[in-house]
Amino acid sequence: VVRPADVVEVAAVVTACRAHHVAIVPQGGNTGLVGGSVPHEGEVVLSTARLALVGEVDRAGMTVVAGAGATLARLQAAARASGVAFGVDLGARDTATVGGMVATNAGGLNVVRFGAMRAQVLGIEAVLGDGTLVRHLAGLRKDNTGYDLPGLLCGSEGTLGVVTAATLRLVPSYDEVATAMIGFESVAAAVRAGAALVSGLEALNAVEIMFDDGLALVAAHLGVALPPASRAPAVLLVEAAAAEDPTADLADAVASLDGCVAEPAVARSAADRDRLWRLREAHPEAAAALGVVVKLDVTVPLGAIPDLHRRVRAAVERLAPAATVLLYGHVGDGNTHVNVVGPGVDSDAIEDAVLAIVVELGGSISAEHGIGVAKRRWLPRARSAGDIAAFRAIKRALDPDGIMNPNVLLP
Ligand code: S2G
Ligand code: ZN
Repeated sequence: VVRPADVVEVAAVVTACRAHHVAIVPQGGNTGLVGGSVPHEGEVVLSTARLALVGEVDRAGMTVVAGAGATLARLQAAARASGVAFGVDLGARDTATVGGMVATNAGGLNVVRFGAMRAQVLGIEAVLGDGTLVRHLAGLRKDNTGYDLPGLLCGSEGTLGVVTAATLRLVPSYDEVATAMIGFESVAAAVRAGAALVSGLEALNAVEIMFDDGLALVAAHLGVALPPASRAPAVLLVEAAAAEDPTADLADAVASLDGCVAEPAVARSAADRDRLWRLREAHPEAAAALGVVVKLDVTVPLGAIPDLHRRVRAAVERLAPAATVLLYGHVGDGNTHVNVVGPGVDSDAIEDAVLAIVVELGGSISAEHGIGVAKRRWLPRARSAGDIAAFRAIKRALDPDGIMNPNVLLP
């Protein structure tokens, strides 16, 4: 493991590794979910932990420069201290770092309002696989000067270079928040309601879907009771945020939804809100408490979500009848997380079955977690031969010796 103190040392490490034909795995918080930051065969782990500076918030320009090693929580605190916010939030916020979130184009809970990381990155500094330093951190909203390096390096998963800093867009803090948990008679009703909220509720910050079996597992795992609203086949957790209290707007939007089966649970306090979010954010850890989890992170067209869920549950029933399947996720983006855990689970068989269904439904084999090592063999089913040829041409150009994360992304 090498722990460079600044971008000059990062460049020196890359140059040395290139000279000795040693591969590099860049690593921030190591919270990735597809093995993208895990060394496999003697690679050097390049830790960005010391590149953790968060610069002054530019309140007028609504931007801030953050080092790759800064955690999301520290970035959020710096934004909050200046009365603004950062648009991407996810459960791993205390450990996940800016560099890794840029490299994986992380999504999380607020994509439905602010987009994923690529929509937040205005400028980037990185050391490419050949030791070249690219630095363009101006962060101007309008800057049409050549190839979009931030957009290219965002989502490159450490395979083109090491992201060392980024200029990030900030958003208004929308301090007035209203949160509700709503139960629905079916997946289809919940998905329709999610789509109605996305198109109808301007202050919508997040809309997550969960199910009765998953919530029961989470409640048992946490040792907490479930609100009555969650005792329904399908449940939405909805949050609106605005400068003025959005409770009335949320209540109006919810009142017009079809297929509700119980009185929504509306958070009356920050503690209530945290309790509702804990039920959602604890899904991965509740699954992990049962054993090694096969994780899939997929998108399908909204109308195909009920079909996806039905077919995934049937496939798991067929392949591993004693296993537990947890479905949950960012329904506003059409994104379902599939966690399968328990006896008889063969990860390749489960993955092949689920991703075949996703491809058949015209979906994406990775909504937000990226390809990493775990989904690499599936890339040719997800992208055309021409796309992959272009990926390889870019890889050859920016990492000519193939030392950057060689086990990741490209088959
Ligand atoms: C989520 C991250 C956690 C996981 O909960 O939204 O993207 O392990 C996931 O799947
Ligand atoms: Zn997610």
